[in-house]
Amino acid sequence: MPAPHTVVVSAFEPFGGADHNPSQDVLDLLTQRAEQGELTVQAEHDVVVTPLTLPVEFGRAGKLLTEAINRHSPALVIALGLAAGTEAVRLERVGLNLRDARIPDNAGAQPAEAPVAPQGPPALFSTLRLKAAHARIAAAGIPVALSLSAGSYVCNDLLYTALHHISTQNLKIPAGFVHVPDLRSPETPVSTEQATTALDLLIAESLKKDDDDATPLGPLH
Ligand code: PCA
Repeated sequence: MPAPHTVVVSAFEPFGGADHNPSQDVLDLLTQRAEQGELTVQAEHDVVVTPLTLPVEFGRAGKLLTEAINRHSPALVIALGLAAGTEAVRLERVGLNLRDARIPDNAGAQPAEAPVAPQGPPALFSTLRLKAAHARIAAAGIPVALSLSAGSYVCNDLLYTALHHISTQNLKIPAGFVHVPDLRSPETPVSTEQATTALDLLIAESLKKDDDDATPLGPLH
């Protein structure tokens, strides 16, 4: 029997004075579904989800995720975070080499106009099959969007750091980031179950070896 694929999925701790982070709810439900063999991809492959909860701290979150990548040599890495005030699951396409924090992180750091990696390129692209996943998530009736920026706070820091580590180490591991809305808010048109299904479909698509779909989906403004 072939060894199971390991998929590292991370969530973030609460930040900015909140007492929970809905990315953790999605990670918990995804881990539970994976343990019960309910993920879409598990119909074809043996997949183990390795969950990781990261501190909302510049530098440290990325360090912990890259250590997990080195430890597990996963087939896939997906990081999750909260984007409050949004109304769709956001598949992030780009990590910027920029730290510019409107609020301090959980360790009190508030970098402005600073790079994530001084020698790194200005931006790195997610290597997940985002357009293929977008089509499947939308077809499942779940609000989803392709997003051109994960911001310049700790989520972006984590995305850029993971992509930079994977490219400089020449690892062939698809990796990317998903922002979820405030799923516990009654105004949010996405439930935790739906966001978890979106992640399930993103995993199924991103474990395929094919190139991503070339459907034109870029925003006009
Ligand atoms: N969201 C923040 C950091 C942690 C989180 O869940 C962000 O979007 O940068």
